[in-house]
Amino acid sequence: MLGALGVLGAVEVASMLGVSGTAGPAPHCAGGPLASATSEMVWVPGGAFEMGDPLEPGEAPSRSVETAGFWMDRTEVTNAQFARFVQATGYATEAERAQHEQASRAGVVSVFRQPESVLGREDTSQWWSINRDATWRKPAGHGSSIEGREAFPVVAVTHADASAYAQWLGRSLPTEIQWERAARLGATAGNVGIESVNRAGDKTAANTWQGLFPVLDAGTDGHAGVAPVGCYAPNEMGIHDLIGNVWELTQDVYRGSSQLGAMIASTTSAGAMSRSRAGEREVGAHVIKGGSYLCSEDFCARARAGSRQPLEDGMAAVHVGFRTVSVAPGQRSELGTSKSLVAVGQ
Ligand SMILES: [Ca+2]
Repeated sequence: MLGALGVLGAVEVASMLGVSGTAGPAPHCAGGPLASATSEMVWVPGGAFEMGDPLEPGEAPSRSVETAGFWMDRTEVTNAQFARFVQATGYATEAERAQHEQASRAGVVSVFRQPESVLGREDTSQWWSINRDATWRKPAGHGSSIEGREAFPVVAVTHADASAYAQWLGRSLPTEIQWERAARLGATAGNVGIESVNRAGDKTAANTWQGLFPVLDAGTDGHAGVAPVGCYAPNEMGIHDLIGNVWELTQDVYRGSSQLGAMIASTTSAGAMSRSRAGEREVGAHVIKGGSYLCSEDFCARARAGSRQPLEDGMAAVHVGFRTVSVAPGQRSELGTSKSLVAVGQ
């Protein structure tokens, strides 16, 4: 659509859409994010469900899968949580280690910069760029900071970084099946159409993009850009922001559009955490799920439970974070108490 229109700027788009400026804090987040909930995990019961969407290559066809129950973080991992991990372990992220290796491909961070205007939308370099100065401490590169953003999801971390955090807590990243089970079970706004829900004025569904991407982030859902965790209503499981805000890393290697069939054939009710992938070709990327604050109805449309994309190993991005899972309660808690585990919706 935009290609036919040629050059468009934010002012023209705002006029077309009848919106102006950026929105203030979402009313339901006015009291602050769920700081006490960021260390909590909730129980996601096992069972069979329909996985996949018929909307994009690689997401179809919908198939019946099954998983055992598991614990999942109530929110995306925050900057404050990741900082505690770094403080306790001295861990340096791949991007931080790459600061001194300019030729390194690992650890580079993709940074989004909202352009004032674009010439069509074929060339994504108009809004995406590789920033070798960006790290989780300064996600937009030189001059940026996470000061005052302790409750925001940590971003600009790679699959290895996220896995190291999870391992520190005795946990793991979710498998794709686990992640989609949690997203589909107890979804508040259905499995598709989150953008439509937001556009219709429901500010509680998910943090996505309203306005014409990439020139106008109207923020009518309460946030222009990324939001602190827990600002949007939880699903019936009590889990926030599975859809939207930031894409979330999984432990599953991405194998292309034919992956779903192989995944389903190898899955059993007890095997979701340990299924064998012997003989399958690895392409050096992992599956990310759920879309982000950059997902607009007219361009991305990936703010859905069934959406999936690859994130190349060693790569990080400002719109990709993660959360952790565990198959058993009582594992190490960052707060040193098993009370951080809360069963909801069994
Ligand atoms: Ca938004």
